[in-house]
Amino acid sequence: MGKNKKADPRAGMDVDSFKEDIQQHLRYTLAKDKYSSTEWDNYRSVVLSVMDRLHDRWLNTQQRYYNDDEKRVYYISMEYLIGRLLDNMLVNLGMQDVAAEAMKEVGLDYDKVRNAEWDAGLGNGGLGRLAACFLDSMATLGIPAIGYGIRYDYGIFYQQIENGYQIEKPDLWLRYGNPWDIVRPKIQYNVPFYGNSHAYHDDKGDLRFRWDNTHDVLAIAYDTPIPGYKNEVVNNLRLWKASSSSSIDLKSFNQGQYIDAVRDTQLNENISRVLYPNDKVFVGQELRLKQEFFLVAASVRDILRRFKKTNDDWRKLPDKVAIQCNDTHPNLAIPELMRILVDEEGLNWDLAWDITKKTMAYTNHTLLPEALEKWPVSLLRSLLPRHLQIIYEINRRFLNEISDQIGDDKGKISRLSIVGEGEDPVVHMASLGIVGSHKVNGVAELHSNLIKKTLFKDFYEIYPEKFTNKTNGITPRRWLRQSNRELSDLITGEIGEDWVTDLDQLKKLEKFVDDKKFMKKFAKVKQNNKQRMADYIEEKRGIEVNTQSMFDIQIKRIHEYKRQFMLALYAITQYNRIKANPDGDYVPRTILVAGKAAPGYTMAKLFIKLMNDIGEKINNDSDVGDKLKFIFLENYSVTLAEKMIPSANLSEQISTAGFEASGTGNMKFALNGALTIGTLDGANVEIKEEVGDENIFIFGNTVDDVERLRHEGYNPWDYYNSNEELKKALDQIKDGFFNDDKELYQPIIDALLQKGDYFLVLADYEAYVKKQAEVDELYKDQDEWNRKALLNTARVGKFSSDRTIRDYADEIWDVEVKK
Ligand code: IMP
Ligand code: B1N
Repeated sequence: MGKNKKADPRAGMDVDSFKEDIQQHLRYTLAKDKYSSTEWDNYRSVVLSVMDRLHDRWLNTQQRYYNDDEKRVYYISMEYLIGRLLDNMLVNLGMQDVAAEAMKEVGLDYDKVRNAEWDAGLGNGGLGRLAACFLDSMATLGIPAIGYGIRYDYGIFYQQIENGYQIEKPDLWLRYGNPWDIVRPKIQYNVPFYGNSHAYHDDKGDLRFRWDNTHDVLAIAYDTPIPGYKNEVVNNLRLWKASSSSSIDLKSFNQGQYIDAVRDTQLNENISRVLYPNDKVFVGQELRLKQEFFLVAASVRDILRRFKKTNDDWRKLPDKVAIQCNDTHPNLAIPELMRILVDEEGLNWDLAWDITKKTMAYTNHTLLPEALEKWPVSLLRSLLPRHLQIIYEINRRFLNEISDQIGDDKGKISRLSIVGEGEDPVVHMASLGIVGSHKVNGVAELHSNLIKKTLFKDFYEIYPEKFTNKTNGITPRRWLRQSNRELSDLITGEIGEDWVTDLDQLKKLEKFVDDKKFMKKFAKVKQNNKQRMADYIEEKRGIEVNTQSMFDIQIKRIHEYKRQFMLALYAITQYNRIKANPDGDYVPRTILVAGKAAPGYTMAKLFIKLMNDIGEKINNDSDVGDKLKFIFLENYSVTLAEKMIPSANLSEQISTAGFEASGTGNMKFALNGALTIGTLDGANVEIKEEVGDENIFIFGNTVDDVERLRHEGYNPWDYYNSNEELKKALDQIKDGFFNDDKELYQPIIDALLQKGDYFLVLADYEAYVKKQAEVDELYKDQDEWNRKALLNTARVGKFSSDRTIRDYADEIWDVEVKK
């Protein structure tokens, strides 16, 4: 970009132009002056000025994609966990310092401006954040990509802690509007629901189907610019909002009907009202199915409209379009594409099916059976009658095609059938995804292998070539350059800034492990980040923490398989040791936990209460002092993650082996110089490979051990009875040591002792506590600790989402990546 475009302040990348633009917007867009402007107005005028600098690039990029007629990538996801955008936009435009200076010169405080932004929390956790990282990487790699999703009025709930319990508050993120998106009122599609599927004969006498008498809802496009990192590319995130479609014909209504009709328009708008807050539980509600089809129908229409602008041969669709489904949630795109090609465009089935399979790909993110989507046939029959027919036909042809291979093995046929049998049969969305796609991927090596061996074994035997791995990644722009500015500057000072788009460059840091001066600076950066975190804790919780203590952090959704409870048991054990011997030599620790529980997940919510009770006890005990703190921070979010991760010394990744598909928080911590304590699960396995065995704390049962234990008949009582400290901790929970209500935590105790401890907490406890002692030992030697911390930062370049996206581009989408 040319410098100093004084004449065109809206595009100028210099301080003066930016300054001028902020002031212009405050006055002429927002009609505010220094007397009336609020923090929100200031923030908005800064955002408007940033948007001005994005618009040329955005339009130019989109035009170029058309002119070059490049293959497009469409990422369809029910979730985008974006967080705040101001810093991200400024960093990627390469004008963070310019903007900071401009703000200063017009008397604005950057921190205040930044804090006026509300997180866009349109996702539950890892899956949604992955989608957001992918958008950043696709733009940075110059891939002609569009993200499609839903513009929920309410994102993930705001978590408050009251009396130790989680309280869910609606997330009114759009209360003052969203300055980053632009409504496209003319880009709207009718999304049909209900009605009937009619068979008829066309002019040529061929049997055709028509879906009519539908009840339509409008999908309206809202676009958010997604800039690549300093490359002039701006891609698009298009989120759909539901709106009423039919205009009301006044003449035909009496008073009551009129009110009803207007009220019904409200019902339509409910489709995009709220994000389902369930992480990995399929609830099977009609509204959710409507959301999924709403997303898919509008997006596929938009994709095909764009294709048709420059192409007239449907056989070219797979050469011009790659559609990636983020889990099974958008898998109705498969029958929807078939319906359009066959019913509306008149293609024969075989050709349409070939095109559909080559266009579609599906990512699996979990093995948990309760997460797998299975829609009742009865519900599909009423909501999407034509799609149900198409699914039946896909299934019939599929079973036919493989009948030679599998013979009449009834068990196998029923396991492979997309539609189940019986009273109330269901459609298996994962099976539909496998049959209707050319590639199916898992999200870490271990997970992808497990898919082939367990969940999708039968399908793998039939289509081995479809299955592939794409290990997750995180964007280094947000998760280092932006959220850890000090470390980022230190690194850039030594090795230049290429690492921002080529994370393997961090390997160059390895040579500094013996450089005392550098290591001192590296340690100081961590110390400063810890201080900032401590200030936050003091402000929010009124607890003073020792910034020399080890910051030991577990942040993620609260789930039994993630075993926050095991960390709690460790804290209790450590507390008991301190109480028994207050003068012992302890390595001071500050344990920080944060995360949301699904509102309907009683056990997870009880864990939150227990952790808060444990914190109360530990944090207020004068024998303990700063030897141990246990603090639960409320409302975990992208913004809170950005504060916590840079401050961590120790990263807790302690899921039961085989349950965490990948994890991405693990990558963020390692990149920011925290050591991991973890099981051999998900991407931990690959982190270990990268950083080296001596730079990570691995413990506990492996996937094979877990299988063996279960096979042999795992008995948690054996562990309870043979470990004094474990027994004591569990008894304390049971006997009201942390809460006067002795009944309160009985369900937790029951799950562990009476109901078999499905997630093997007791089986891993001892190894975990021993490993924590090793962690303490190492922490005593700060030089050694920091050495390992640096090696973590230096060696996790693999986990850049740029690498992940390159792999998708090469092996699934077949699109070129520039650079
Ligand atoms: P769409 O939703 O991808 O069609 O996005 C429209 C964007 O693409 C706008 O920025 C247009 O300027 C650009 N665009 C649309 N049609 C064309 C074309 O035929 N040639 C070049 N650019 C186009
Ligand atoms: O997806 C992440 C992984 O890193 C995590 O290991 C994995 O747990 C997470 C249904 C999910 N799997 N499944 C979901 C979310 C919402 C929902 O309605 C399932 N999330 C994951 C990224 O690959």
